[in-house]
Parts: sequence; structure tokens; C-alpha cells
Amino acid sequence: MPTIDHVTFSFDRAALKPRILHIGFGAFARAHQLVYLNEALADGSDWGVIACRLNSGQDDLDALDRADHLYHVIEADDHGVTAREIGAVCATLHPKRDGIERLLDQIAQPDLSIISLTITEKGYTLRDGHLDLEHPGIAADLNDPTAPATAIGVIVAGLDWRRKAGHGGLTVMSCDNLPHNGALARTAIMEFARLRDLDLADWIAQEVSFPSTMIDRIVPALDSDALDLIETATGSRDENSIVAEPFRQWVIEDNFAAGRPAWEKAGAQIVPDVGPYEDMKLRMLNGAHSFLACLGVLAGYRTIADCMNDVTLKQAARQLMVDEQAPTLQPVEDMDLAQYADDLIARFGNSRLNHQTRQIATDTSAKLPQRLIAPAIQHLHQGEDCPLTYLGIAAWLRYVRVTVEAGLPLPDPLEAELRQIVQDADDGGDYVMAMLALGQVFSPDLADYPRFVRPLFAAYEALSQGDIGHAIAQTKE
Ligand code: CS2
Repeated sequence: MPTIDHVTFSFDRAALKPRILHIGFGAFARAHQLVYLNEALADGSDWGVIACRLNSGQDDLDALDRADHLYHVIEADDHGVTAREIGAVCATLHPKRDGIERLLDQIAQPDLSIISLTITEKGYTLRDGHLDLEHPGIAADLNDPTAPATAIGVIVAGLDWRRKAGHGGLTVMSCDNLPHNGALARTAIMEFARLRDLDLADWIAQEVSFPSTMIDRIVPALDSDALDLIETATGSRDENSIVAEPFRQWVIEDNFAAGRPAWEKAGAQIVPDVGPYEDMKLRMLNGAHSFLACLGVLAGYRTIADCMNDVTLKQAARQLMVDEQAPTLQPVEDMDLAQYADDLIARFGNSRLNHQTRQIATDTSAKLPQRLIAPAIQHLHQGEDCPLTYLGIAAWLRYVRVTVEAGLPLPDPLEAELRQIVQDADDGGDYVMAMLALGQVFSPDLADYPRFVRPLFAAYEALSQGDIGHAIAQTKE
């Protein structure tokens, strides 16, 4: 039995006001933003959170209500376990349970200062850097903006209510794994607003700020092992609680239209430009994660920790980070990237986390562009090789093919298109070229570059023929 440290909070919950609306309140938000806020509230401020989900998740919010919004974050690794009690949630909101008007009215309340988002990459409904007007949810919300269902439609409608109520603006804070996530949120919201009402769009441009943030903590989905640990740590098999790694990092652009909690008191870094931190984390951590997830599934490894027990794969992941990702990055203050890579490898090896390769492989079509394809393009333009980056991209192509052929679920926003390609294209060159034609993932002209296509195809062939050790060995030839 591990030693368990217990950390409770001492702020007055009754004094909290609903000042942050968090859309996409799932495992990650519980274990990341809420931990920072919980600690920052020691200063006696009144920043309470309304936990909101838009689609699934109503049962989770009901369960949180029944628990008076109290839960624990269990931070665990091979050195020990800390159970933190979290009390910063003051209400929950789900439009399907409470009605869309309640949600829009909440955004219009003068106390509300921040809408924070963990809606995943696909939640921004962007394509080629613009709002995807063909996205069925966006098309429906533009058709009837008074009953929106997408995050973007909801935020614009709520801001419309707020403007009409005569209140000032607020901050929309993206906490998703996208480069320049604040600017992307702004693009999606402004383009939607312009199509609705130009006066509203002008008001948003003047009154609403969109800081970027870099967020980091490994938080696997809750499973029975996690529930066992939660029970050991808290005495209750509480499904509101969550297990995460001890490490956490949050870098926030200082750009808030209506104030913010003093997150820096809980260790957040408040900086003028988050860009270099975002790229570093997205390419080195998330890039290596997608690389390991797709290769790991192909090798039959269930978790990232299992991947770390394969010395060849572990070395390849470190080499990807140090030799191929780090050289594409701008310098980051006080960061030694080789040390960062070593720390990531140690975090990936945390045997208390059941971080499943298939969970990370979810939605890879929306993740790969910023994690592996952008760095590959950078190397291509500089005339440099990046064989492990190609192997990671090829591993996704292979993962899609074998998953579809095995009749397994393929959770991905492009699921239908991907299944169609596997069905229509013969395996090998035809298939790789058909995948390269997916405009949402690969930039349109990439297929014209033999220096991109050849190594990608060679990596795909190697993965099709042999085991992943063989494919990794081939990258060294
Ligand atoms: C992972 C991330 O599922 C994924 O795509 O790469 O959730 C990762 O665990 C976090 O970004 C770590 O901060």
C-alpha cells in the first residue's frame, strides 16, 4: 500500500460566485485547471466554477451535483500518492438537462468573467484555419442561432445575450492542445459572429479577449484500476474523482478582459507569449504520444507505460523528440530540451497510470497536423530528413487500416471518410496516396513532394511487413 498524503482546502465555499464557466468539464479539467484554481482560492477570492458539458456527460454532472460538487484528484506515481480535495466547483450546467436558455443566460450574468474551454481539437470546428461552414453542427447553428448546440454557436449566442443585457465583455480562454489556441478560438467565434450579426461581431472584437494557454498534465480516462486507487486513497469508489500524474504545468498569456484568479499562486506561469511553450509541448510531448499510441496499438501494447518497457520504442520516442522535434522549436526560456525529453520519458513510464494507447489514438486526424505533420513540413523545407516523424505518420495510416479491417471502433471526426478510403483503396501505394489527399489532415500539395512521399511510403511498407522493431531499425538505414 503506498503512503498517501491528503491535502484539503480551507477556503469558504459559500463565498464562491459563478465567475468561470468551464465548457467541456471532463477528466482533464477536473485534474488540471480545477487543481490550480483550488490552490489559488487560498487568497480568499471568490472565483467559483460552473462545470458545463454540451453533449454527453449529463450523468457525470448529475453525479457531481449529488456529491455537492466535491471530489478528489489523486496524483500518483511510483514514488507516492497525494489525494487533493477539490471544492472550487459551485454548480453544473447541461443545456439538455437545464435548457439552452439557462446556459445563454449564465453567459449574460455580470459576475461571469471567463469562459474556459476543453472541447478537444475537433470542438473548434475549423478547417484550413477558418470556420468549417460545412460542419453539420455549425451549419445547423447558423441556421437557427437561438438554439445552438456547438461550443462556438453557444458562445456567440451567449455573448449576444450579454451584449443585449448591457454588460461588458469577458475572456474566452482555450485550454486545448492546439497551437495558438486563443487565436483559433477567436477565429472560429469571430467568423461565426460575422455571419450572424456584424454589430455583435464588432462588440466581441472590442470586448472579449482570447488568451492562449499551454496546458499539461497526463490524465487517463477513469477505469477500474483508477477507481481502486481512489478507493484506497479516499475510502470511497467515487466516480467523480480522477487519477492523474503528479506533474502539472500551465502557461497562460496575460490577456484577460474581466480579471482572473491569481493562478500564479498555484504555480501557473503568466507570460506575454505562450507560442514557444505551446509548440514545445505539442511537438515533444503530444507528438511523441501520438507516435507511441499508433505504434503501440500496432505492437499490441495497451498502455504508454507498456510502450516504455520496450527499449527500442522508448529510445525511438526519445530520439524523435531530441533529434527531430527539438530542432524545429524556437528557444524556450530556461528550458533544456534534452532534459525535457528525459523528463517526458520518465513521465510516460509512470506505471500507476493506465494511459491507453487507443485513448490517445482517438481523433488522431485532428491531432497529427500540429504534432507530426507541421514539423515534417519544416524539415522538408529545410532539406532535412526526419525518419521517425515519417514513421509516426505512417503508423497512423497503418493504425487506421488495421483498425477498420479488424472491424474495430475508430473514434475520429473523419471516421466515415477514413473507413471509405480503406474500403476503396488497395493496400500499399494507392492507400497512402488516398490518405494524403485528405485535405483536413495533409496540406494539399504534400503529395507532390517525392521527398515527403517516398520516406512516408517506405515507413508504411516497413510497418506493413514486419514488426515495429523492424520498422524502427529501417529508419536508421
Ligand atoms: C494526449 C494528451 O490524448 C492525447 O492526445 O496526447 O491528452 C496528453 O496526455 C496531454 O496533452 C498531456 O498534457
